[in-house]
Amino acid sequence: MHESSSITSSARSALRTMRVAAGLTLLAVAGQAWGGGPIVDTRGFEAAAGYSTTYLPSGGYAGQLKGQQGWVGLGDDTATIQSGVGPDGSQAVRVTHGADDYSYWAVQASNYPTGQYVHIGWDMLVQQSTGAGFGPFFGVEPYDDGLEYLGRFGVEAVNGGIVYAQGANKAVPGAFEYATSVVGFNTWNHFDMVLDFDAKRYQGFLNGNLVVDELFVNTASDSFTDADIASLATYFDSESINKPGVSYFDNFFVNDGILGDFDEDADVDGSDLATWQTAYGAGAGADATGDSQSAGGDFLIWQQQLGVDLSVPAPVGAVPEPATWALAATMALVVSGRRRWRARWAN
Ligand SMILES: [Ca+2]
Ligand SMILES: [Ca+2]
Ligand SMILES: [Ca+2]
Repeated sequence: MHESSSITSSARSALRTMRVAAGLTLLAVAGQAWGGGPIVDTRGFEAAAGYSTTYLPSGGYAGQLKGQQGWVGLGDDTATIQSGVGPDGSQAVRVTHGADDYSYWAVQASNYPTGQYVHIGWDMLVQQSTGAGFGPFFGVEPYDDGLEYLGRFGVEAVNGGIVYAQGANKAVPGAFEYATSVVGFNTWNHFDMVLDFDAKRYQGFLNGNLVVDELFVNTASDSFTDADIASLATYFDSESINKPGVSYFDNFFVNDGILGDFDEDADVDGSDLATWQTAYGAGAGADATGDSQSAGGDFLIWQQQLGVDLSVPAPVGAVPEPATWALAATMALVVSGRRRWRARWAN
């Protein structure tokens, strides 16, 4: 895992260098696209991917994620590999959030994206936190190389509401806000986050449905370094800050681009096959494997991904009715964690 990530990273680095060197001439090549490839592929946190439920570092705890397969961690919450808990009943990561903790786990990378998009996906189960105040946030927070977070997408654990970070055009950029969607507790849901570096927006998909479409927190962001599994307080009253919670993550991945989306319009369809046919044997125009070649392996990935649609539909007039619980909570939630923690991480 870690090894293959490193290889991919250096290949990408070379590609990026080539791309920068070629400059604007590349933009003039019709049909030129940069399909992408894996940045982080946890392969379900399974033992076969090298994840151990018994890993015990000095001063650590059994099965902790930090230190395994390139993962780093920050904060006092715990993330542990456990068996018998994933959506397929195998291994997954349990995140336990404690009072007044802000914690992050990530595999760091550099020289991304090579194209328009970064695609982050994961399955997540959230247990309900109870009592007064807001629950902790469990979800993903991607970062750029200036230690700024691009957005946030996940669940608030008292109401089950989908929450995200307000974009640069909002009252408090970076602060938590509710979407209108809710998830059930103790059930696995699939989350996708698409970072669009051309439009400087990010989209959140819940079980394949678009539920968040928001500007980056900072629209100057033009790089991607890591997508953090995050465990944060969502609000600044004492009940919320001190509220514990538990969630599980599985099948986490980060891709440079949307695999198989060779024409870079955020879906995988016949147009991408046409792009692959044109690019076949002629460079990286339809590369989904990260080897800078457009070949048979890239076709196989297109075939596996056919039907994926993470494009953003045209806006419609109707705005969904907010759920009742959200009415009392339409104020911006707190801007938590962030740079002071990241600065520590960098050291
Ligand atoms: Ca798993
Ligand atoms: Ca496409
Ligand atoms: Ca390839």
